[in-house]
Amino acid sequence: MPRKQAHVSLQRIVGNRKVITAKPIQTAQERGNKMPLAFIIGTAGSGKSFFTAALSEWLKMSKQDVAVMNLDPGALKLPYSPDVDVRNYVDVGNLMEKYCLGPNGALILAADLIADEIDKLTGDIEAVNADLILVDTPGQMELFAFRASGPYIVNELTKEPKAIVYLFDAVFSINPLNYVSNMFLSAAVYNRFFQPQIHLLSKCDLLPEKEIKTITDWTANPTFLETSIEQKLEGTKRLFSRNIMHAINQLGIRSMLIPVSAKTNQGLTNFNTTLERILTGGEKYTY
Ligand SMILES: Nc1nc2c(ncn2[C@@H]2O[C@H](COP(=O)(O)OP(=O)(O)OP(=O)(O)O)[C@@H](O)[C@H]2O)c(=O)[nH]1
Ligand SMILES: [Mg+2]
Repeated sequence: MPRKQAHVSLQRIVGNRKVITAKPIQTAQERGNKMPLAFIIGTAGSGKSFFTAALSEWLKMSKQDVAVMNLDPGALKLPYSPDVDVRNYVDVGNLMEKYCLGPNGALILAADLIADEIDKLTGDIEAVNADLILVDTPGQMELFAFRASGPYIVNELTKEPKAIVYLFDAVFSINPLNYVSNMFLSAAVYNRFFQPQIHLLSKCDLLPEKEIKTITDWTANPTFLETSIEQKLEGTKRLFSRNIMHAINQLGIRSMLIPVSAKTNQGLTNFNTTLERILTGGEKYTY
């Protein structure tokens, strides 16, 4: 069955008669817009797959024509059914058997082999013909972000507008040392892809409101973060964290953290407004 319904029944009043006409749905592409991609990136277990699932369901409820792509060749079970799936081309289990590799060796090989399948994956995305593609990336972020294949895949996977969505795990981030380490990682991801990047505080339902505010205050005002570093860290950890924080702030790549939850859908409206601004200039994906 085609993913996109070709026609919608419209009721119109002509004179004093109600007539039903069939009119094509106007997709973003038909209006001359693009088919943008949002790559969901974060450390292992930061909530990438559940966030992808929650966001796609939420967008579908607002009648947005969104498709989901799984780019994790090692995923065993996903909380969504992918419209495009890298596992159709690269299978970690097969690689382990064929090359006598352990799971990590096979994942590294798989990460590089995905680059060879770029034309097929692009073809699959074009066949899906959605107005937005959410791309769930591999569990181990370093395999995607820090090998040559990752930026190649992001650049070559269609020529449409793209954004990176970087997840900070809320529970992990409440410690200023972890938070600064995550800032550092997100800056390293930006340095790899050079695409517009949005920062999210994932699983925010797991922290009390007060702690969420503490973390978002750190992004809004570096002085708050510096105070927490001074209060909670000591010695070399304090020195390193403060210097990393200053270095990242100097680069000017700091961006507001948007708290989100895949369990309660908190923050999705706020996040989507930012994503739309980047990908479509503030328009909806599907009208
Ligand atoms: N409470 C809560 N739990 C979440 C949320 N998002 C994800 N989780 C849980 O966090 C765990 C990891 O979530 P995933 O979405 O699989 O994380 P991931 O980054 O895709 O993980 P890998 O691909 O294995 O690196 C799962 O047990 C989820 O149930 C959330 O918003 N709230
Ligand atoms: Mg995942």
